[in-house]
Amino acid sequence: LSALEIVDCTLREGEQQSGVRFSAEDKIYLLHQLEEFGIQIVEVGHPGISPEDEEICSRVIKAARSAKTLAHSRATVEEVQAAARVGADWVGIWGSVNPISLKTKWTNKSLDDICRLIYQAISEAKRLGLRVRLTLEDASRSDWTVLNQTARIAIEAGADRISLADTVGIWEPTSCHQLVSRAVTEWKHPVEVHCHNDFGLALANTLAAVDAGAQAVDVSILGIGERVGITDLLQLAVVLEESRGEQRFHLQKISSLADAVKNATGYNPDELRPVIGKNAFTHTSKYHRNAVIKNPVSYEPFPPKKVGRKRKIINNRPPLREPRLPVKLKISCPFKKESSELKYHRDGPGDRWVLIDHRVDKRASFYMMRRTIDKGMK
Ligand code: HCA
Ligand code: CU
Repeated sequence: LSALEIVDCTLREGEQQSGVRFSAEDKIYLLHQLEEFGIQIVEVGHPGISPEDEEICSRVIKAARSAKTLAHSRATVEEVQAAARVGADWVGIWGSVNPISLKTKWTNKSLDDICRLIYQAISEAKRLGLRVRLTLEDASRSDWTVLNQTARIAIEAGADRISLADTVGIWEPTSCHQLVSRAVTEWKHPVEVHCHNDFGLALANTLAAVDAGAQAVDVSILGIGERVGITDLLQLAVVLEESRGEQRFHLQKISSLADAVKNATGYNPDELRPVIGKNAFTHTSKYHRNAVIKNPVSYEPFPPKKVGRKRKIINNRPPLREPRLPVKLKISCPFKKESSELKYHRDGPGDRWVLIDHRVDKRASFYMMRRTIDKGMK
């Protein structure tokens, strides 16, 4: 087992996905699934938001068997105290220090004011015996000087780990690698990353961060989270096991983890989704089918049963059909001397065609519409 820690954020970040809210029971179910999968640290929620959230976090934390728990908190003494009341092992304090945030998120506080709040919040957490992660929100859009100043204050106050968040998902693997390397080298302190997937690069950036020396990385089941989410735990687990030779996860549980999140949230990833998508282990073209029947390794990165899936070999290539995209057709019409070119498109999957371009006289266009409906476009 490498020293890398995988922090699961499903129960906190995942709840920031549009339309998602977990009951305490669902959180506990997911927590146990995560523990059985091999996750050692779980973000449970944000207890400082409301008494109801505090109650839920408290129940979830009591139900933890093997995982360490982390409660989210803004940089205030009151929210840190809420994290301590619910019995979390870790508090994840976050604050943004880039110039945009100083104006919009902190209502015009100065950087020094924010550093003071962060220092006080961390000191309180250490006084209460919590382990502390300080997340520099929006680190990917912040200057090094500002990140450096805040991180050093946090480390002095006792933060156990500094997390760099790519809050709006703009990193590329190289830019991520650069910042993480610099942080690891200069701070000589454990670094974590939190990568959003706005450009589809969260997993790639997370791996780059690991290569740059990050000690911990954030994920959620199916990547659920704010906007288009964060790094997908299930995909990361497959990469770590299959490409990097780790043996920490029970990959056969992947399907049931995915199902649990689908059922609890109503979110349904599409068929092209790596690992858990309907097509992930489906072979259709003749050449592929033949090869896979002889030896599945020809077109599979790993056997589907490893992740609790089944292989499907299916010849379902549809017969050639009418175009579905807009087409221009020449149709002769008895009311007009010359045949006219008209734009049609298919109205749904059936055989109905709809006239898009009405730049013909009304009578002609009505005639053609009828003709189309009566006879199809042949
Ligand atoms: C948020 C932002 C956050 C924080 C991450 C963290 C981000 O609170 O919604 O505290 O580790 O992406 O920056 O999720
Ligand atoms: Cu986030």
